[in-house]
Order: sequence, then C-alpha cells, then structure tokens
Amino acid sequence: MHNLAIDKDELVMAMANLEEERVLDLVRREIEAGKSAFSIVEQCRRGVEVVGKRYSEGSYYLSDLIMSEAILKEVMEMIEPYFPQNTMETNGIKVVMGTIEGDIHDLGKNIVIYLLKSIGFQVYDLGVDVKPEKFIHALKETGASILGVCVLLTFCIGYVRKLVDLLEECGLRDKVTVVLGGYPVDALVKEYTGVDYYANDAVKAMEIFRGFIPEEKKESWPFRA
Ligand code: B12
Repeated sequence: MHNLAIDKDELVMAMANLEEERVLDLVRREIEAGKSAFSIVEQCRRGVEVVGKRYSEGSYYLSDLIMSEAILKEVMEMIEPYFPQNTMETNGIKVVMGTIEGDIHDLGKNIVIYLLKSIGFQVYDLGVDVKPEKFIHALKETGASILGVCVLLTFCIGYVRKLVDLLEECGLRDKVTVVLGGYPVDALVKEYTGVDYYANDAVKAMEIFRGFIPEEKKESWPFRA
C-alpha cells in the first residue's frame, strides 16, 4: 500500500534538488494530510536555503537560484488559500515594508506581507531596492509605527544601519519599531544595525508581530509553527 506519511525532510530535499513536480506533489500531499500552510512554507524555505548553499559552493548556478524562485512561487500559489484568513481584528496596525537598497530579493518579504495582511495589518509595500530616504518618507506619510526591512545580501547590511541612523536624525527613532528580516540576519547584525528585532524565518517573524497586538487579542493569534 502507498504510504501517505511523508518523511520529515522529503519536501526540504525535493526543494533543495529543484525537483519541481515532486515538490508540488509533496505539497499537495501535505495539504491533504492537514499540515499547516505555515509549516509547508518553512520546509520550502529550508530547501531553498540548501539551494543557496550549493550556489555559494559552486555546484549550483544562477539559473538554479532562478529555478528555486519559480518553484517557491508555485508553492505559494498552491498554499495561499490554506493560510488563516481574517481570523482576527488587528485594528489595522500600520507597517511600512521593503527590501533595502541594492537588494532585489523579495520572496520572503512577500510571504511575511501576505501573512500580515491576512490578519488585518495595514501594510505599505515599497518593493525592492528601497533607499533609506524613501523608507523615511513613507513613514512620515503613513504615520506607521512599525518598519519591516528585508535584507538578503550581506553587502547591503550597511544600508540598514544608514536607515536606522537616518531615523535617529529625523527624530523618528523613538516612534518607530524596526524589524529586520532575511537569511543573513542574526544577533550580531541586530547589534550592528541598531534595529529592534530580527527574524530569519516566518515563525520568528510572526512571533515578533504577535508582540505588537493588544494583550487581549494575543490568544487568538493564528500563526503557530
Ligand atoms: C531565490 C534567490 C534569488 C532570486 C531572488 C528572487 C526574488 N524575487 O526574491 C534571484 C535569482 C533573483 C537572486 C539573485 C541574486 N542572488 Co540570490 N538567492 C536566492 C536564494 C536561493 C533564496 C532566497 C529566498 O527567496 N529564500 C526563501 C525565503 C522564503 O526565505 P527568506 O528570504 O529568508 O525569508 C524568510 C525570512 O528571512 C523572513 N523574512 C524575509 N524578509 C523579511 C522581512 C521582515 C520585515 C521580516 C520580519 C521577516 C522577513 O521571513 C521569510 C519567510 O520565511 C538565496 C539563498 C538563501 N539562503 O537565502 C540566495 C542568496 C540570497 N543570493 C545570493 C546572491 C549572491 C545573489 C546575486 C548577487 C547573484 C548574482 N550573481 O547575480 C543576485 C542578487 C541580485 C540583487 N541585487 O539583489 C547570495 C547572497 C550572498 C551574500 N553573502 O550576500 C545567497 C545567500 C546565495 C548564496 N549562498 O550565495 N537570488
């Protein structure tokens, strides 16, 4: 008999090996087995992380990075309907979000934006390659109190620091909470850039944003690992 149980890392490895059909089949099976969209996206992220490692070791090429992007986009299309929708009222907390200057990676940022919008956060997406000045302008225009910044290229981390310095200069630093996300972000990067929080996966990202909603609503937060 066909065994429906999926090995814990099968999806991660199929993604890492860029086996498009297999990834989509496994995702379909995970959905049928009632796995959360949230855990599926995390497995795919881990697979794509391996793609990145193989690229930096020289065994994968740029075309393989592009392939991983295409597969991840297909997966997102498949699982989007299975994310919690409108399960809570977050009072439209405003968030300005964008990928920092010099960097065009946006898959992870778009996943976070999707999750936040689905539960009522009001997100202003500035897109990719966003200059620090443009973030400041958007914060002033919208009055948002949360700034989400995505960075994947290590040589762009300096621009994040520039952004935080600029917030200080404009007198906005105390009014805005800065959340940094992306693959290379860790405690050292947090310290260097001066941001308030950091997340390099969707689980951590959602934990941070849960902290921004009123205490009495925290129980109904829908995103758990
Ligand atoms: C797919 C990919 C691409 C795609 C990007 C497509 C797109 N639309 O984003 C393409 C092919 C275009 C690309 C291009 C390049 N890439 Co690239 N890419 C990747 C790869 C394999 C995966 C990134 C990804 O989408 N991961 C999946 C998502 C879901 O994960 P994530 O981004 O980490 O996001 C999660 C969390 O970090 C967090 N998060 C993300 N953003 C935010 C924001 C907030 C506010 C919060 C709270 C949380 C949060 O939540 C997300 C959900 O889980 C990475 C490898 C890696 N390990 O990251 C390399 C990688 C980032 N790329 C790399 C490089 C070098 C490049 C290029 C320079 C290659 C080249 N020679 O041209 C160009 C850069 C172009 C540019 N100026 O930006 C290097 C960077 C190395 C370094 N030290 O800086 C990496 C690490 C690969 C490697 N190991 O060498 N790339």
